Amino acid sequence: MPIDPTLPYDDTNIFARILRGEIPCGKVYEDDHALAFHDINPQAPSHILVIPKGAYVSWDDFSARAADAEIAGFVRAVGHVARAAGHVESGYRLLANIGQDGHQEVPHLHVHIFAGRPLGPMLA
Ligand code: IU
Repeated sequence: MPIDPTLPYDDTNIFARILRGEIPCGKVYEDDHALAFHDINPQAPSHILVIPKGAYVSWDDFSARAADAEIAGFVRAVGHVARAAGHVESGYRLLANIGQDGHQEVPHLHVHIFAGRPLGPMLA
């Protein structure tokens, strides 16, 4: 079920638990601002999630509240992960689902990186 974006941050969500090390993940990259790991239900040959370390529900929350250094660090981490995974030459897709109509299921901001096959046109 998509999240209710009006609710405050819930620190029992699965990605908060991954960040605290309570649940394992297939870690790809970590730095001061971000953690990247393989999606548990991949929708492409390479499907990586990048999440900020701060407690942000969505892109909306993050872009409104995060410090400039956190935003810069997170954006750099997304680019670094895609480059390190070797996706730049063939290309890749970034996606962030936000709230109910965006069908966001986990209430901690995450950017999907899809790659490894032609991804086709964007779905509306
Ligand atoms: P969404 O953007 O909130 O719809 O995507 C959530 C993603 O989190 C989805 O692709 C799940 O497969 C993924 N995921 C995961 O990688 N590990 C988990 O334990 C859970 C969801 I729950």
